[in-house]
Amino acid sequence: MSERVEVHQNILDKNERIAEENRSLFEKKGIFVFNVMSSPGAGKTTFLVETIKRLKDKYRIGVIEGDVSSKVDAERIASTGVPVVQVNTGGACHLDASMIQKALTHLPIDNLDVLIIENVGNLVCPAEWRLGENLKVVLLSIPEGDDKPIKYPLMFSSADILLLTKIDLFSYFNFNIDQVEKIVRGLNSNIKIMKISSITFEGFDEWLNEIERRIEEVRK
Ligand SMILES: Nc1nc2c(ncn2[C@@H]2O[C@H](COP(=O)(O)OP(=O)(O)O)[C@@H](O)[C@H]2O)c(=O)[nH]1
Ligand SMILES: [Mg+2]
Repeated sequence: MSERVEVHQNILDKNERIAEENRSLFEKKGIFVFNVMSSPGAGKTTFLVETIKRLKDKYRIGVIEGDVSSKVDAERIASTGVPVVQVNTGGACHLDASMIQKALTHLPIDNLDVLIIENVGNLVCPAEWRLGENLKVVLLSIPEGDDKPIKYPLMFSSADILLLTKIDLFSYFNFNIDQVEKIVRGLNSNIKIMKISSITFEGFDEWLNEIERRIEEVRK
């Protein structure tokens, strides 16, 4: 193994250890955690704002917002009234487990049922970095094109849920949903695939049922 490959492996091993510490802390505190990933602009923040509005009366929610720089997304999330911490990665294209561990010191973790992590917009790096979450959700928006699962297979093979977002724009784009479903199921036979719009709210009831079911499974 070359030295460079070994160094990368050591960094990933260290990440796994801290992710495991995060996971056991979440388990001890009874917090359900989901990590939301996609390309920049696929609709993560818009979708999360709408999701939080619909869940916040039932669950105590906290959010970690990952971005290379800026706090614009954290401000959008804060408008829902839930506690949010912005993590700026300063150039890194993903969040890692130690960034989550540090961010947790700024959240009321003794009073949370659900922690939502919005990862840095990128279909490559975040897929490799476990954070200690219960669930990985990947968004693929209709305008991005239906070739993304072929180009970025790791992201789609490691996710638990795929949300095809901006479904309200479907008639304007040449996006083959059947083909995407077939490719993604070939990569990942356990993945749940749903179509949603954060503008018309198509698919939101199904999404909310699914996420509430998963939250309850962990909390029981
Ligand atoms: N038509 C449509 N636009 C959306 C939808 N969701 C988000 N957008 C728009 O897509 C752009 C990027 O959304 P944003 O939530 O910031 O994406 P993020 O970078 O993944 O967090 C914004 O202009 C949103 O208004 C959707 O379901 N349908
Ligand atoms: Mg965002």
